[in-house]
Amino acid sequence: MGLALLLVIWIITFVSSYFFAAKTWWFPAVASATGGAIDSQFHYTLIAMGVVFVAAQVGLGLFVWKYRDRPGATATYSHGNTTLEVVWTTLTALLFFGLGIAGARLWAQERFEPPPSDAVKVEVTGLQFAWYFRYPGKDGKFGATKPELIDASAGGEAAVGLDTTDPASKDDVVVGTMYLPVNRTVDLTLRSQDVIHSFFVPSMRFKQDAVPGLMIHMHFTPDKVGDYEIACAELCGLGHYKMHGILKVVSQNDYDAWLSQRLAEKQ
Ligand SMILES: [Cu+2]
Repeated sequence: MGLALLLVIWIITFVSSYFFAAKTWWFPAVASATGGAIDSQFHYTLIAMGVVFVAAQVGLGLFVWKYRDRPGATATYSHGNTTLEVVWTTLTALLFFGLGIAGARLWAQERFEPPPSDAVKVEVTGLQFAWYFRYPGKDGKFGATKPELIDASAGGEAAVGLDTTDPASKDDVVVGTMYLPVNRTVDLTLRSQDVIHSFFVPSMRFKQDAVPGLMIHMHFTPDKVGDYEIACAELCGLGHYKMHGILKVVSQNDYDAWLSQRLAEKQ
């Protein structure tokens, strides 16, 4: 029985470690400026935690085998080993804080450091169960929105509750597909109308919750032209699974043409 348990523990350990080591299920290719650094942080974390995981499970299997039930065996009680406890608590703390400190700069960069002044402003609104993207238009200013004007079933401007009487909202563009020019930082404002959603763009290595009542500012820089998937990464209701969008990263010229066309359609 002890031997069978040892084998089961070791097989589960090595099979599950294999999928991480071989990166069988990994993120899609990186398409943002900070994505590479986030991947290497993942990489170091996985190696450190992988070593700890395998060592702990190998030890568990060995002890299950060593202390298996044998005829005539009696149990002995121990109060533990203080030195060992201090050592593993210290090592765990060092690992925990070390990984936190190593990733802190990267984490803060997208949140606390202001985006460059030429960043593209986009407001992202999550609601059950869609994403809407608002561009401020030529004036660079978002018009007012009012909760009483929100009509989610009408979609578009009405879905975000745009106050069309505000002069600043005249040139606001609200769309269901996100467009961004390549190699320009996007200055995001994240909002939610109902419950907590999470704006997740795996190719950009970008994920941030959208919380009702908060305007969350973050930024990232896409650096490859292409179509990328946007998902909601927070279970937000029955339609959570279909809360999906597309991010189209295009050249600056294509972006300008797209935006002027949207503005022309508004006239
Ligand atoms: Cu959602």
